[in-house]
Amino acid sequence: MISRIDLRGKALPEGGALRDLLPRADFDVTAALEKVRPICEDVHHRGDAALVEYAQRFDGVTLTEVRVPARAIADALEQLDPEVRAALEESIRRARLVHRVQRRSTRTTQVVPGGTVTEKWVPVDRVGLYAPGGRSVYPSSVIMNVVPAQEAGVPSVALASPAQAEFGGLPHPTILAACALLGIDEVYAAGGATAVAMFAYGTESCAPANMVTGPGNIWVAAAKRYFAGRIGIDAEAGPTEIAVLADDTADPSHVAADLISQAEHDPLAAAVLVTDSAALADAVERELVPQVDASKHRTDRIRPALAGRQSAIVLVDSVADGLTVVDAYGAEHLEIQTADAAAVADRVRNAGAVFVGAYAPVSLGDYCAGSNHVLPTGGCACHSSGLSVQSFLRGIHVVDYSREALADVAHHVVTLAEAEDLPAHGAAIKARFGWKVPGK
Ligand code: HSO
Ligand code: ZN
Repeated sequence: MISRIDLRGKALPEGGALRDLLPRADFDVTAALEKVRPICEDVHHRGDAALVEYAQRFDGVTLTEVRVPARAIADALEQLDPEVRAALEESIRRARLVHRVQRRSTRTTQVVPGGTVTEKWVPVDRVGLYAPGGRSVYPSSVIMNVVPAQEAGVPSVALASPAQAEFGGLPHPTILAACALLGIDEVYAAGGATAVAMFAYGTESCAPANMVTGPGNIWVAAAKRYFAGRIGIDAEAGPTEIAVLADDTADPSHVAADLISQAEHDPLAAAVLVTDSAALADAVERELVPQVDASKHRTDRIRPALAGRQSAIVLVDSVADGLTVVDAYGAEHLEIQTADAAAVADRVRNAGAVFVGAYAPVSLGDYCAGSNHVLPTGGCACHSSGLSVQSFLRGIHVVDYSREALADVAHHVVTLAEAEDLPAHGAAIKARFGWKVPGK
């Protein structure tokens, strides 16, 4: 059901070579880019008419308007199962606690008397969030995108999600209800690349956004790449990944359940167990069989995900070697299920999020830990972080120097301008001091 990679008894290769030994899904965004380009440009030129046409073609829905009426959002909340409502509210409450403290305050540094640099943090003006439909209706992802944007103080937050034929051409009602709980009243029925293009270019009914975030399939990732540079984007999310670093103290039924929990997302999802215990590896493999059988609903995704080349049990000589392996892998989610898990977790350098010990499974983080579940995939955890308040802020340096403070440093500026053969840079200083360099 899951392959093995045995790295025991030999020195682990360094960095990139080690990474090449580890499993990873193919996720070719570049190939998808060619397909989304004409769709994005069509939305650019024909606006809402193109969105209506693509909703018909891709979602089988005849839209009368792209913007979801306020009444539909209110109705969705009224009809929401009270238990789901309570769970979403708790998820929102915890996420707000964690994200609120990520706010950044303005800092002024006095560089010299009369010379200051202030770094002020300004939220982007308008953000478009994407929530997938179809087989991945995740109101939890609406929370994970909206909460950091709101806590960052973004004044305008809009959401798009595909029109669903079975819900009268509206986005999925749980997505709409989550919007209502979060205070989002600007929602569009648009899906995939067309939604990203709508936010990037704007249409008759939707004002353009400065930034687009949110999960999605390869078409959404490709559209984000197409617009990168024109608008801000979060990471191009690839298939979800879980890595578990475990020793013989881990409970194999927990480990198996956690691997399956993320395999459930996608046939391309990655589940990787790294362990120094062959006994645990065997026990987890044995556990997988009945647990996969029991999760009937999603076996069409779980089986290929576990059997795919992106998933494996990796055997290592020690937990220390296991740490080297998980650092080389840079998992989106990394669970540490070892003795002294907190100390081991402390040594992790590359992971989107780390889950410590027996009682912090990834699914807790997916919904209700307070942490964000929009995390870097595909090894991007080696250089990027998950979505946070910071993702929606820009730090602007405000430079304020008096005449005296400028005079004091003028000769250095002019010297550097000359060294770079940019005399006009020096002249901009000299012009302020009678075309002389003070102190030179
Ligand atoms: N594990 C997914 C997020 C998610 N899980 C949404 C359940 N719903 C990627 O972090
Ligand atoms: Zn999940």
